[in-house]
Amino acid sequence: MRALVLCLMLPLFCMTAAAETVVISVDSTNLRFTPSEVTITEGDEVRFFWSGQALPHNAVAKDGFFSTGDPEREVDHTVEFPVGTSGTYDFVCEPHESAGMVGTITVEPAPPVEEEAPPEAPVETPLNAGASMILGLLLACAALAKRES
Ligand SMILES: [Cu+2]
Repeated sequence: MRALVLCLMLPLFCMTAAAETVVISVDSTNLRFTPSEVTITEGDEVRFFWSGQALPHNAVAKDGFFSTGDPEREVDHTVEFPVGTSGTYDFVCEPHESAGMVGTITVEPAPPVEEEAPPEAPVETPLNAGASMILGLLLACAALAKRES
């Protein structure tokens, strides 16, 4: 019974690949993102989050895709990566880039959404029906012939 329920639920899980949120913060050295390298999938989000920092930080994509704004000691900024944004995003903390406060977000393409085609009813044309009937008769004849020989 449990197996049956799992089988019925499996397609639901496949269809709703939940978007994930990855948090990037600042580590205890005050000069590094943590984690500094993340890999996500299209549809996911990256949340830049820190508070009570000794130094003000920001996170700015080198290609301009996102920016948390001016360097702040408190930042809570979520960046969405919708379908079509796959690629590599290098970002820096502007005041501390030269100190090595940099990071990379790799966005992998979302898996293709499988659309379920409506089940096709087997089309039995008169020709097919006739052909299979003839084939059946031939097989029956062959079987009879074999038995008699
Ligand atoms: Cu910084």
